[in-house]
Amino acid sequence: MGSTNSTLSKIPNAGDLMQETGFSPAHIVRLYDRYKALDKDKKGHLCPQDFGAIKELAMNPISDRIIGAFFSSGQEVLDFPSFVRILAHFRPVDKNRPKDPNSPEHINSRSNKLKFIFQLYDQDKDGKISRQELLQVLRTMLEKQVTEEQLESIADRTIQEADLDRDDAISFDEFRKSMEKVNIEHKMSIRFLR
Ligand SMILES: [Ca+2]
Ligand SMILES: [Ca+2]
Repeated sequence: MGSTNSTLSKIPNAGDLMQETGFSPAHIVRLYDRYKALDKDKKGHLCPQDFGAIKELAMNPISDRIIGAFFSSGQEVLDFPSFVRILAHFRPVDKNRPKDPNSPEHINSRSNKLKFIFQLYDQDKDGKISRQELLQVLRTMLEKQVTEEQLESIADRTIQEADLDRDDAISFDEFRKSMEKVNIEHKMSIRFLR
């Protein structure tokens, strides 16, 4: 594919990026085109407002949090490699991709996917999902479908089930255990990655 290669050669460190994320050349090129298209006024980077153009995100009730995850540590600009690294969390787990024991875990491993989801809840980044943090997400996702009373009882039940050390919050370990039987792949798919 000549056009893939010519676009690829314009992307700085495309090779390293593919190695790190597991994206194929065709994927990287598609993401690059997408990145360029989102950067409407050709700033050379993306800002949170640019993400408003992603329809499937706009329809997601927790889109603000997902967009926030792209702009971690209060940054307002996102470059292409960071864009690709975040999106790599959404790739399906590669069952056949060799894992070098000396290199860090694949970005799209189940554990990293869970960490990504966990941080959407843990907004104060103290490593725990408090009852209040859980309620905020539930309220956003279930708004108008259930009463505040029902929301509170869902939050209480969720915490009771997951909270093994009884500190009224869900640590990452507790979260991971509570998600053991849950298929997270379909919850974390973005159409334009396919
Ligand atoms: Ca927290
Ligand atoms: Ca706990």
